[in-house]
Amino acid sequence: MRTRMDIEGLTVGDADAARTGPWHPVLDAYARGVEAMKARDDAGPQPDSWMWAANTHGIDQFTQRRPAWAQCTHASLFFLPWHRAYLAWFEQSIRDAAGEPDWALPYWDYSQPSSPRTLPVEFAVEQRTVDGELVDNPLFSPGRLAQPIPAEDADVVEALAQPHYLLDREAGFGGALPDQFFGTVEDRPHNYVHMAIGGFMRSPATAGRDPIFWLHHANIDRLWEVWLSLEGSVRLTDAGAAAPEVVSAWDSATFWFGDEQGPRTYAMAAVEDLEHESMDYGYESIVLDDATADAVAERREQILAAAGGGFGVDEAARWQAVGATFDLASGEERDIPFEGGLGLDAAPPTRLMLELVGATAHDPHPAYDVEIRSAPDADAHVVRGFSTFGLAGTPDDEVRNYLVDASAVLPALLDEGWGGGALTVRLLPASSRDGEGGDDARAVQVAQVTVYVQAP
Ligand SMILES: [Cu+2]
Repeated sequence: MRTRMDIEGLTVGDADAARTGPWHPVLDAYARGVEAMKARDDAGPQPDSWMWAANTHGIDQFTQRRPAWAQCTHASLFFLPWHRAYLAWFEQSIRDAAGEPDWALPYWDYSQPSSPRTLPVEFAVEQRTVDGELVDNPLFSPGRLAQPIPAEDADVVEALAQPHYLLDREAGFGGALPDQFFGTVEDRPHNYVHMAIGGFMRSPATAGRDPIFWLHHANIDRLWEVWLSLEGSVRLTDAGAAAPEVVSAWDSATFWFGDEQGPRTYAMAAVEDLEHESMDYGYESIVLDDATADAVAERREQILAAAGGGFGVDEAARWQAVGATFDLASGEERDIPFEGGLGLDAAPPTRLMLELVGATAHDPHPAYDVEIRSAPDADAHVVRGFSTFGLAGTPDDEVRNYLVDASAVLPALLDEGWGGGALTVRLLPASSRDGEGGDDARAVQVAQVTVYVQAP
C-alpha cells in the first residue's frame, strides 16, 4: 500500500534552497510528472495531458465542453467520493508520466497548529535547478495570494465535530439535504482555502490547473479518514442514518475519468475502501494533535446536546420554518416578514438556521458574514456566513445555496425580547480577508431566504 505523505516533512522549507538545491524525491517526481503532462498539452486534448486533468474538474468560458470534462461535484453529498476517485485517477497519471509506479500524492495539512499556512516553497518559487541548470518550476502557478491562509479559514474543528455525514436542512460533515448545500468540510476548510490561495484556485473552472490543488484535495480526502476514525461518527450508510433512496443512490454511484471511449471507472465500493487496488493508499497520519482533538470532542458534545439527542435525517420535522421569503442583497438591510410569529409552543427555540437559496454574484468578495438584528435599531450580531468559491466565474456554477447556522446569536436575540416578529439581516464582506467594505458592484443577490428554528 502506498503512503500519501505530509508535505511538511518533505519540503526543503526555504525558498533559496528550493531554487538551487535538490528536492525530496516525492516532490521531484511530482514536478517531473506535471511537466510531462503539461508538455502533452501542445498536441491538443489527450486524457493524459495536464489540461485534460484540469478540465475534468471544470472548464472556463473559452473551452468547448466535452463529456469527460466539467464533472466536478460540489455542494453535494458526493463531493468527497467524487474527488477521491478523481485524485486516484490523477495520481495514476502522474505515476505514468514520471515513471514512478509507487508514487503517491503528498497532502498539505494547513490546519496543524504548527503549520505556517504558507505555500510550500517547492510550489512558490518560479524556477528550480535541474542538472545544474535553472529551469521553470512546473509546480509554480501565477496569481496566488502572498499572505498565509488565515487560521480561521483553515479551521477543521467545526467540520470534524459534526457527528453525521449527512443531515436534513443543516450541514453534516459530508453533505446536507436537499442535495444542493455544502457539507461542513466542503464549506470550511475546503472552500475557504481555495479562495485564500487565490489565482486559478479561486474558481472550480480553473482550480485543477494549479499543482497545489491536488495537495489541498489530498488533505480534504484525508480529513474524511480522520472524521471516520473519530468515535461516534455516523456514516451515511449506517443503519437509520439516511433515507433508503439516498443510501441506494450512494451505493450505486460510479465515477469515470479519461478517454470517453475507454474511461477508467471507480465504483463506490472501491472508493470507500482505500485498500482496493484502484485506491491502494493510506495517509502518513490521520491522528489529530491533542489540542485539536480536545476541541473537536468538546464541540461534538455541544452539538449533540443542542440537538437534544434527536438526530438523523428522518426527523425532518424538527426544523420549523418561520420566515417568509424575501430578496436580500449584500450591504442592504431587509426585514424578514413573519407570518404569525414563531409559532412555537412555550419553549423558546434553541437553534436558528438561515437558508439562503439562489445566491448569485458577478465578482463577489471571497467570503461574507451575516449580520442579524432583532429589530432595525437593535444591536448587530454577526455570524460566519460562507465562502464564495464556485459562486461566480464558471459557465455553469453561478447559483449557490447556503445554510448559515445562527444559533450562537439566538440567546442574545431572545434576551432582547425577540419573539419572532421580524429579523433584520445583512450580508457583509468578511472583514478579516477584504477591507474594501460595501461595494455594490460586488454584491451577492439571494433569491430566497427562509428562517428555521428548532425547539428542545
Ligand atoms: Cu476543491
